[in-house]
Amino acid sequence: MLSKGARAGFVFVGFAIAIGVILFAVFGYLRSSPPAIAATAASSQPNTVNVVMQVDGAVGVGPHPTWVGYWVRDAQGVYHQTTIFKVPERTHVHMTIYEYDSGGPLRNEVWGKVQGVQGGAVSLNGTPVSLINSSAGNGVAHTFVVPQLGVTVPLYGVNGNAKNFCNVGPCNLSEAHNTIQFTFYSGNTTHNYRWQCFVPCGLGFLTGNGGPMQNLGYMAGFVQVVK
Ligand SMILES: [Cu+2]
Repeated sequence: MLSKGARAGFVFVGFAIAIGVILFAVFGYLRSSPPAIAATAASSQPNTVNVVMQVDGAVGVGPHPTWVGYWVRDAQGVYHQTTIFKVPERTHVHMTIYEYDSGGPLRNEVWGKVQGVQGGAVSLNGTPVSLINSSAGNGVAHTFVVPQLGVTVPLYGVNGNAKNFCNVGPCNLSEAHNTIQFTFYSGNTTHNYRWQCFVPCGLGFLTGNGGPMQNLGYMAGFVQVVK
């Protein structure tokens, strides 16, 4: 038989271990973040990197597979479900966004204006566009906005009734999509620039601004400008 003191000691050690495990899990959760994907150096243009992303009506994986959000492609062509990417400073960042979600009218038409990109226009499926009238056609699905860099890009939606509409990501190029391409400058300093969507697209959340709108990996992310 163990003495009372020894038994109490075992109980105490047991509690201490349990609390340790719980704290480890809680802080591990708080530390967790979607991965940061490094941009790919452009082979044809000097001082330029490529970033390829897709935005899906439902990301299809992770803790919130039904949430709207992004995937970012790495240098090997593998998509990662995240909204964080790394680019070098003093570099032209050539973006390609494959947009697979349906759209609608913007609550504020100002967000339909392209701003802060080279040439003042994006390429939408090969056609230069500097303003999208979101009350026409498929409307705007999301906006890619980096406020501190002055970049605003409305992403034209796809037809939600398209036969090959992609309901769950990751989507592929045989499914209905728009291809939006543009270039912005990363600036002269290292910095973590927040970017986000300004369309309240958090379906099922209060005023559409909860859920995916408030979480990294979905409708908010970072452009990490590094050395
Ligand atoms: Cu959005």
